[in-house]
Amino acid sequence: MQDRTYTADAEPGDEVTVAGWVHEIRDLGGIAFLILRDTTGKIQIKFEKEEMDDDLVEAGLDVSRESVIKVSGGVEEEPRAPTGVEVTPESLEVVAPADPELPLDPSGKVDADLSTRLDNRTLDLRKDDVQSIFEIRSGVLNAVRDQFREFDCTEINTPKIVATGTEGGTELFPITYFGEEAFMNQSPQLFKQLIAGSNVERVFEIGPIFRAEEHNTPRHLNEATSIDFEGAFCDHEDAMDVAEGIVKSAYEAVEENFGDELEALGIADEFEVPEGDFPRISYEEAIERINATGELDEQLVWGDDLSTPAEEALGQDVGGHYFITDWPSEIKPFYIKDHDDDPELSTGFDLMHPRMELVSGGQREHRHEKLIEGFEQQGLDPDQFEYYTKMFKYGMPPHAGFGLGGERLLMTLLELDNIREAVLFPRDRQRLSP
Ligand code: ATP
Ligand code: AMO
Repeated sequence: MQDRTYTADAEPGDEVTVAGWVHEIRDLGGIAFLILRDTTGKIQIKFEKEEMDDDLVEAGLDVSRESVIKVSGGVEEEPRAPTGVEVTPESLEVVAPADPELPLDPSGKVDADLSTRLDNRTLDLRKDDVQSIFEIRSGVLNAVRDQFREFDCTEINTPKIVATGTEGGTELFPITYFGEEAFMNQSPQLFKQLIAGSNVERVFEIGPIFRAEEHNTPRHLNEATSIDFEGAFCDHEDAMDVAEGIVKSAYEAVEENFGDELEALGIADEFEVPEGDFPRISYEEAIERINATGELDEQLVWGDDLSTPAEEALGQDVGGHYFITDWPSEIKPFYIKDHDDDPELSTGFDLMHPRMELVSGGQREHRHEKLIEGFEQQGLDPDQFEYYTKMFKYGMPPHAGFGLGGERLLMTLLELDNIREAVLFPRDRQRLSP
């Protein structure tokens, strides 16, 4: 297809060959129009029945919607055409016909439910708004990578098949690895720490995490994309600065480069880059504020995790992104360091969007003996983690980091109702293919 011209590049006066999908055919009697769509946009192909070869007219008007065709002809200016130009065809080839019975309508005129859309993702992605989500996803990941590089980070890739879990035993997917029990990794947590403890010092990873979440919710996936940071000689405040910078860089990139896509998604008018510093609210203040909203049936007490309604009540109260800091040590994982002056309080933090949690992070326990104690307190066998703990005996600097849910970032940024909309082929309780 070397000689093919993108529809967006077809200029009046050009002789072009355009190729793409049949979006729509409008037959007005003496004249008919076929709208051809490719990745850059759409173009009108005009059929004047009296003046054109019958076979050509028939080929153009009998072709079913969503068939792939290739059309050669001259481009002319035509103010009434959707893009201001049209092609008068000299030849038309049906490259790949489409079954006239389509499982969903890519023109978007007929709504399809999410499950039908996900079962037919190729057709679904032919819609402008759906394509826009994934163009933005790609742009956000680029922006995030650039911002991490500005923060002097090195991109790493860590194994996804592992011997131990870190984020709670019940959420693990077990697999068999040459006859031995292994798991799909829930988080690059231990590996990123092991690298931050080397001379590399500051690292990031964008990769899949696997969680055997029991329930179907609009904000949990069984395979998600985690955006992870870990930095040596960082404390939790530094990690919060990095998390805030990364989230803002995503919004800025979308504002700068994706105006058309925001338009296609119908959110261009309300889209805003978050302004000012994200407030840092202690856990203690958070539960007081949640209780004061009167939204919960039962008052929260110190030590409670925040339920979804609690997070929503606080999100409404704050009205923008914010951090929750100084969580009770007992509800944070073993690798999170406690405050030196108060062992009941951890350095763990969450970064919240008013709709949901986006990030968890904290300063890490880097002292070998304390780390072993933390395993024991959480009922974990430190011997199983020896591959990790032993490196804390050879000069492990203080370090901190976080994990940001990539799909949650997109979902909140683009106001998507369901996290599955931010993934091409989501994995959930019901969905293992496509
Ligand atoms: P993480 O599990 O990584 O901490 P999260 O967003 O799932 O991130 P949690 O603190 O686990 O945050 O959960 C927040 C609240 O969300 C929980 O108190 C619970 O009410 C709800 N929740 C979490 N996981 C599920 C789930 N799988 N199904 C239904 N509700 C859930
Ligand atoms: P946590 O378990 O909180 O922390 O995960 C970090 C972030 O990842 C996202 N996330 C998910 N997104 C969609 N579906 C899921 N099932 C899912 N699970 C998690 C959320 C969450 O805030 N090791 C720590 C991070 C750290 O301390 O560096 C961790 O994994 O946005």
